This record gives sequence, C-alpha cells and structure tokens, in this order.
Amino acid sequence: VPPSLRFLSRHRVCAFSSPFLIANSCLSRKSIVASEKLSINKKQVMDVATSLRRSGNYPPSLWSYDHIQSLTSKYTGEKDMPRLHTLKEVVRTMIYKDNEKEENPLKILNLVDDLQRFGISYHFEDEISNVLKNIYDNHYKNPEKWTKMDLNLKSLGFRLLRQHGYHIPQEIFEDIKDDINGNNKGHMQKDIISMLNLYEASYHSIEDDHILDDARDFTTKYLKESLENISDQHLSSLTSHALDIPLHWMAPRVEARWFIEAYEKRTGMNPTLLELAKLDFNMLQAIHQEDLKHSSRWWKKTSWDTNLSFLRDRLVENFLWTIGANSLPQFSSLRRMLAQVFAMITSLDDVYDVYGTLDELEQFTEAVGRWDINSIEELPEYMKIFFVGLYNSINEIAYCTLTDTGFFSVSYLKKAWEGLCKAYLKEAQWYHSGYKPTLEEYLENAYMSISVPLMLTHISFLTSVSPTEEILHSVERIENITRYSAIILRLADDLGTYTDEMERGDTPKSVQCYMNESGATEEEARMYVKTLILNTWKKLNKERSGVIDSQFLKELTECGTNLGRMAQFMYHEGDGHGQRPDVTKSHVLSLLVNPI
Ligand code: LA6
Ligand code: MN
Ligand code: MN
Ligand code: MN
Ligand code: MN
Repeated sequence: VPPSLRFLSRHRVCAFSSPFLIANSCLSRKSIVASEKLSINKKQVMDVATSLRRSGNYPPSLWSYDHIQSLTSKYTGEKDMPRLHTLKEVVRTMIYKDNEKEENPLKILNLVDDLQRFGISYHFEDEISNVLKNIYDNHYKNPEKWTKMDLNLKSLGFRLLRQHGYHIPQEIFEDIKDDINGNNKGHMQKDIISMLNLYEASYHSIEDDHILDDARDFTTKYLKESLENISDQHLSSLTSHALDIPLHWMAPRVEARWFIEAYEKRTGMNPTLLELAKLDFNMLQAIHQEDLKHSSRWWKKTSWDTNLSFLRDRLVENFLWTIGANSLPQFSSLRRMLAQVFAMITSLDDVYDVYGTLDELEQFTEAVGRWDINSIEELPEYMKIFFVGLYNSINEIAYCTLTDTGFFSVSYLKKAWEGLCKAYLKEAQWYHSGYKPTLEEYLENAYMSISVPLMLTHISFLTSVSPTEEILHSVERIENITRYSAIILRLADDLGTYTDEMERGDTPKSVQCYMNESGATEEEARMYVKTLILNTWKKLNKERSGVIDSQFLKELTECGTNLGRMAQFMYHEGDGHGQRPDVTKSHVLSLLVNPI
C-alpha cells in the first residue's frame, strides 16, 4: 500500500465496526476524483478495493468442461422408441383394467401413486385424470361413503385427489380425531402403510386443517418410533425416506431415481412397470445430458469462469435446478435457456454479496435499468464483462421468443433483472449500514432477492404459445403462487447458507432477523423458520387448487412448486448449491451421468 493510501489499510479499517462502510465511502466516484488530485491513481484505489473485497471461499467446480462434453448415453435417438411405446400400451391397459374394479379403488390408486413416483405419469395424463374423476364421483364426493373406507384408502385417495385439485375436506378424517389426540387408545388402524399414507396426506393440508396438523404430528412420532421394528426391508426404507422429506416436498427426478431402485426390491413388484420406469428414466437422462452439454458450451463462451474468477463456477449445479423445474422431453430449449438464467443469477448474486463495492453496485443497478450497451463506460472492467454477458444472453432469449411466438419480451425480461438488482442492492445497503430489518421487512425484499419472480417471468415466456395478453394475465394470476414458492425457496436457502453468509459478512437472514426481533436462540429460530416453511406450503396448496382450469397455469404452477422442492432438496444437507458441491456430486452422478 503506497504511503498516501495508508489510511485505507486493512489494519486501520478493521478498527471500525463496518470496514466496508469506510472502504466504500473512500472508493466512491467522487473520492476517486479527489484521490487523483492527491496524486493517487485510479488503479491504486481499485487495487485497495480489491484487497478489501470479501471472498466467497467457494470451492472450485468438480466438473470440468471436457468431462461434461464427454458424457454419453446408450439411450439417445430413436432405437428405444418402439420398446417404450409397447411398454406404455401394456401399462395403459393395466390402468383401464384396474379402473373397472370399482368396488375397491385401492389397487388403481396405488398404481397412480407408483406411476407418479416413477416420474412416468406424464405418459398417462388423460387416463389418470379419468381414473381420479371416476373415483371421486363414486367414493369421495359423498360423505356418507367415507365411513365405509379404511384409513389407508381414505388417506391415499385424499392425497391424490387433493393433489389433482379436488376439494376433499379434512372432515374425511373426523373419525380418527380422538385417536390422534390420544383420547381413544387402540381404535385406529395403525399398520405402517396406513400411517405412511396418512403422514403423506397431511402435507396436502391448507390453513386451518387442524385435524391434518394433528395427524402429521401423530404419524411422524409413530413412524419414528416404529422405524427400528419394521422387519420388511422395503417398508423400512420407504419409511425413513418419507421421514427425511415427505413426498409432496420431494424433487420429482430425485424421487424417480430413488423410487425405481427401491421398487425393484418390493415383493410382488410388477416387472413391466419397472422396465418402463427404467427405460423412461434413461431416455430422459440422455436428453438432459445433451441439454447440459449445450449449457456448458454457453458457460465456457462467457469466459466468466476465468475472467470473473471470484464467481461460483456452478454450471452443473445450476443445470440440476432446471431438471428440478421441468424434466419433460419436449422442454429441452427451456432447460437450456434456464440454465443460463440460473447461472447468471448465481453469478450476479456473488457480485452483490461478495465482490462489488456499494458504489459499484449502485452503478450496476442503474446500468441494468438503462439496458443500454452504449452507456457502460463508467463501469469497472469486471462489471463491463458481466453486463455484456448478461445483455447478450437475455437479448438472445428475447430473440427466441420473438422468432418462436412473435412476441418481443425484452422489456419484461429486463424489468425482471432490474427488480432482482434492486432487491440485491437493498440487501447490500442493509449490510453496509449495519441495518437489522424485522423478519417481515426482510421477507418482503427477500422473496424477490431469491429470484423466483424473475425465474417464473422467464419460464412463462419460454413455455407459452399463448398470445401476449394471456401470458401477462397468467403472470398476474400466479402472483401468490410465485410469492409462496419464492418464500419456500428463500427460507430453505437461508437455513442451508446463513452460517457461511454470517461468517463472510452479509445482511441478516431469516434466522438472524427472527433472533433479533424475538430474542430466540439460534435453534429456536431455525425451528421457527421450518414452521414458516410448513405454513407457506399450506398457503401454496390452497392456491394450487385454484389454477386447475388452465393447462398453462398448471404447468407454470408446477414449475414454481418444483423450484421450492428443489431448494428443500439442495439445502437439506447444508449448502449443496454453493459451498458443498461435494454433497451434490452423488445426485449429479445419479441424475445426469449414470443410467439405471
Ligand atoms: C444461492 O446462493 C443462489 F445463488 C441463488 C440465487 C438461489 C437460487 C437458485 C438458483 C439460481 P446464496 P442469497 C438456481 O445463498 O445471497 O448466496 O440470495 O443466495 O442468500
Ligand atoms: Mn437425504
Ligand atoms: Mn449470496
Ligand atoms: Mn444475495
Ligand atoms: Mn443464501
């Protein structure tokens, strides 16, 4: 450090409570001009800025470009199509045959459940919706019929029907109210399968479904206590898997891989179903591999991994989120563009949280607002590289929507990025000023800064074939769904990442906000945040049943919900997205690299 800059040295600065407050005010545009007068050049000032920048301390990527490009699968192309088609026809017949046995719908409901868990229900959408309509009309619509059903059938039907938008009131479980409150010992059917199905059903609750809250508590405790004594291997692994993450919260591809491997060990399993599930999984994986390779070529072309080396290099992990959002075969181009969007979000987050000075971040936020390539001269070099990379990629996405659908989306996409930058900037300002928001104030901004609104804006333009007005109307109609998905993602992210964030220096996250305002301990605050996640799911469940009239809204809603599920998966053993790529590695291998 040159003598004239000693006042900025780390040693002195650390004596103040917020080093960055000092550093930033010293490094503003005005002070650079002033420092030039003091015969200190801009480069020296920037060097000091660099020495004061925080570090993400992110481990390097585990996936080299060459490794990704070398991925191959035997399941590409047309050669497996005839077999897939044959198996699908066999299963279709199976659905119709089971559907005719109306007197006990348990068998067909189990089949629907299995198809969904295998991740192959998308082949049988019409059949499944016919089956469920039938079952609803004949068994669940009329409360008089509830008394004749056993708890297992009731629970399974309740879950599948609610999942598909039917309104089944919680009162279907009125008769077990006393049992689950502990007042009527011994009457309720308590075999493991029934308890499992009741447990899974309880996650489809909406607010004020108190019977289901009690059912969740009861079955969770019951299943935990029974776990050691379940002699059937398959049943015991189903149980611990369910206790780990309930089915309704599970990321679908992760569940598919897990369930296929578990199903294989089930006594009396159906080999045709298993073959179809495996083949479909492997064929989808082959498509996903090509999408990943495509995304990785884009990532290399940005050169951010070398030119902006302070960023997390997480292309593969970002890609994993895209198959979490939508894994269907016809959505390759969505995944390819979404991987770009997710990688740019993750990178931009590091610019705001780790690398940028407050003054630079203000400049960058304004530059995104202008969206003008001719007015970025003022930005520091690294931000020019970032801005042009972002500008090119987003304009290219807008170009795709223009040529595909005739709609020029760039002003909406730009607005979404500006919104994200503003939310990021607010957090940076809070951090630099030492401000402690209340939890409510924090979440009002943090549901934006977790980027779900931006993601869903892009997803709606990339998946819709509808006219503009309809898309914009759709975005409005899913406002609440967007918000609740975003809050789930935010809270799950906070639980997985706040330890490192607080260590590095960041704005208080939900756990800290709650501790600050309530005096709770860290453990109590974590519990509170988990309760908030559960309660947000209840709100989301209610909203989900309101969009079943439109196929497009249903798909968009599923995407939003899946992003929440993906977050609960990525963060449930720590920060699988940023700090712990090693934890995510086995999932990348099983979902993207190795066939079954
Ligand atoms: C998580 O990092 C991150 F980068 C996200 C943007 C989460 C959303 C997921 C994507 C884009 P971090 P922050 C696939 O925990 O600073 O640093 O918002 O996010 O808490
Ligand atoms: Mn786990
Ligand atoms: Mn961050
Ligand atoms: Mn951030
Ligand atoms: Mn975080």
